This record gives sequence, C-alpha cells and structure tokens, in this order.
Amino acid sequence: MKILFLNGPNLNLLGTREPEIYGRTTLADIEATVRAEATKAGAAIDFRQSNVEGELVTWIQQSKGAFDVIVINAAAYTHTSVALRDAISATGVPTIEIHLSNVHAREEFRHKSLMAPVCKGQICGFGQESYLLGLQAALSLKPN
Ligand code: CA2
Repeated sequence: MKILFLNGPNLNLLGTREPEIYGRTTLADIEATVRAEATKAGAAIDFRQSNVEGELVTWIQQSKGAFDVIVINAAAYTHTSVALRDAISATGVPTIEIHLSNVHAREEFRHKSLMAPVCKGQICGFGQESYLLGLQAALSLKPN
C-alpha cells in the first residue's frame, strides 16, 4: 500500500515555535516515526510539506494512480480552502484528515473543516500520535 502524507502551511515550524500548543517534536521527527511504523506494516509512504496552497492541490491531483490513500494535515487551509476540498473530491483518492490539536476545543474558526465532508474521516487532538492514528486508518482502508 502506498500512502501520501501531506502537511500544510507553517507545519515546517513544528518543534521550534509555540511548543505549548504544538509540542517540541519537529515534522522531521514525526516523519521518521511514521516511516518506521509504515515500514513495519509493509506500506510505503511519501511525506511532504508545503506552505503553498496550489502545490498541495497539484500533489493531490497527481496522487491518483500513484497512491492508495492520502493522510492530510492541511493546517490553516483546512478552514479556508475550497481548492483543496475540490481537489480531494475530484481526484477520488480516499483521504483522511488529521490534526495535532483538538480543533473543536479551540477558536470557533477552527471548528469548520471545508474538507471534512469529502474525507473518509477526521482524527484530531492526539498531538504527534494523530499521525500514527492516521497511518492506522489508512492501513485499514483496502486499496482500490
Ligand atoms: O492542530 C493542527 O494540526 C492544525 O492543523 C495546525 C494548524 C492550525 O491552523 C489548524 O487549525 C490545526 C497550524 C499549524 C501551524 O503550526 C505551527 C507550528 C509551530 C509554530 C507555529 C505554527
């Protein structure tokens, strides 16, 4: 199984700013943990981050035929991006939405996810563990 992990804007800052909200683990640390678990499960992962909405859209479009599942932490674009939602919907690759923080326990503007209706499901609030739970959810989906 091939799984594409996508990370949105500012997640490259993980571990360096606002540790009280996002912890001290870097995105590279998370990638290493997820990669090790995926390897044990016999899955191949690609792990990418971009601050550019259009780049994330392009990666989602290109995932068709190349990946079985997308796991995405779209960060702030979760709450604003019709383009990401349309790309997920148009591409049709099963997608799992993840977040480090519990977005529903934070500011009201974070309660709404534009992509949630076109995703298989949402995992949030477990810190870096959300990525491993996202991996487990991806593994539980049968490849098309
Ligand atoms: O909890 C999550 O994973 C979020 O997707 C993180 C986004 C936020 O906009 C979403 O509402 C919830 C923010 C990512 C920014 O990451 C930073 C990391 C370190 C320092 C500053 C920002």
